[in-house]
Amino acid sequence: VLLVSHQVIPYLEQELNKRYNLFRLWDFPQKSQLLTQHGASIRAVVGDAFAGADSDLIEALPKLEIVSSFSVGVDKIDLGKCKEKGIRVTNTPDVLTDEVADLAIGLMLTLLRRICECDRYVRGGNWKHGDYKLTTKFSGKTVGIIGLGRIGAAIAKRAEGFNCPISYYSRTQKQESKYKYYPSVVELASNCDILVVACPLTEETHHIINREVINALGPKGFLINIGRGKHVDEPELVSALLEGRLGGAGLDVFENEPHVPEELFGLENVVLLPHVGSATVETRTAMADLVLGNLEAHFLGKPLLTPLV
Ligand code: 8YV
Repeated sequence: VLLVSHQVIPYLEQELNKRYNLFRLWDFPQKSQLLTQHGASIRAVVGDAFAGADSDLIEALPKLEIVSSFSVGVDKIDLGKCKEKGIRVTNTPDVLTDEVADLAIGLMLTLLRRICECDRYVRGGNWKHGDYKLTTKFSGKTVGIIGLGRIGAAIAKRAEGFNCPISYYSRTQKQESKYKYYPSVVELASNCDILVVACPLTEETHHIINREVINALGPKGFLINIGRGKHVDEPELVSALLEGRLGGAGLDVFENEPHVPEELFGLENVVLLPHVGSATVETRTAMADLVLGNLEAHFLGKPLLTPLV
């Protein structure tokens, strides 16, 4: 018996349904009703970036053996509790790296060259009244990356193709990296044009983008977030953008999805996306296959494909 804690793509839901006795958490207006009635029979949970397995859910599932997440980020899973109880955890690394890195570059180009605004300009019939105003060059801008993991490194590699000098912040310096290391986010922000958030969300990285970092990035600096909304102190970001203390922001994630601060809707120097970093047919299918592969390996007693815990 398997519980899906958040709506996933139809392909994954259908495949899970073929293989397991499936409960969908969203089918139950009262979560407690499902958990009291069926909690004791559930052996696996499939979650994603929006809902995983928090402490309460884990406590309500005494037979839980594995949490297989349809995401690379596992901030919605209580990893400590899983470890303590011997519950295995898997995620979907690697298969989405290209996609998320591509989108990060897309956000940079869209933000600096105002591609969405230009499109709106043409559709709005404005072109015949005059040319669109001049924008900002992307090639050659200094790109500072927070988190030089798989996705951060893939963004760096792409930005190098645009002749962008690369620098980064991470907890520890990567000896093998040729990029410039800054031991603090404020220093990184003071020394780059485009600051990209590409690290996992943890207690340490919660609000890693705060007022001080935003001010260090400054009125000519741009923030790109393809990580998690909670990496950014959103009210601080909104006020910096409204007050012109930050040059612009390209955001795929928000603190309280699907709610996006409406003060941003009227700004030209922001690009707002509905958390679509991995959202292509190719990548979501590969992620789904990895979720299925991990579950199959677990129930056949084989080594997990992408184990975290
Ligand atoms: C997905 C993600 O949007 O992998 C992650 O951490 O945030 C995304 O790939 C999500 O898990 C699908 O619902």
